[in-house]
Amino acid sequence: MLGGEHSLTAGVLRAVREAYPEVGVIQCDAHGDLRESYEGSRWSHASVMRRLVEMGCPTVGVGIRSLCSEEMAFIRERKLQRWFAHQIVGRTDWIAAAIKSLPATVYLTFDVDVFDGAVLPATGTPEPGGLNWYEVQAFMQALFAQRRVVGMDFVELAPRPYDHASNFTVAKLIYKAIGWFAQRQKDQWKVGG
Ligand SMILES: [Mn+2]
Repeated sequence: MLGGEHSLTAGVLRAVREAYPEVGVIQCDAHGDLRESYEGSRWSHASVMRRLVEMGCPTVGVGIRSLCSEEMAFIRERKLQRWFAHQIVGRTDWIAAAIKSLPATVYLTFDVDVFDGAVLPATGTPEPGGLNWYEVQAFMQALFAQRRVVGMDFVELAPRPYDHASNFTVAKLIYKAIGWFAQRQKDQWKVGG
């Protein structure tokens, strides 16, 4: 699914969970999106991961670097696996650890603000200190190789006039994700004979 607002993910997961009840969600995002509600709505982009946790989805988050105290308390209370940007930028050891904590079947929700603003400025709520292109590549490639990704969304691109680079960056990431997905199908077919 292509967004649009991150709130869309909660609706998608309702349907995905009907087909794959054991699905886990990997969230790439600058923000926790774990508020009980935001600006009067429980279905806000700032509450989407909270709704998924309440549905019973196992969730893992990476690249997070903006939270309120309510969200941090929720992370601690529920013992949620969250890999904060300051723990992962410039390192590679988190990739295997984050993937290991996911179930076999995974849905990827990719909020483009996980990228550093220097890589992708065209997003509604930018945060400094994000991941670069190659860090995201390394993580996504490992994710698609090691888990069965059954669905994905890319959200929060907010195109700006004269900024073609941001749009192209997201388009290329989606293109590569489809390629990694196809590679996994092909590898499995080989193994299965
Ligand atoms: Mn988000």
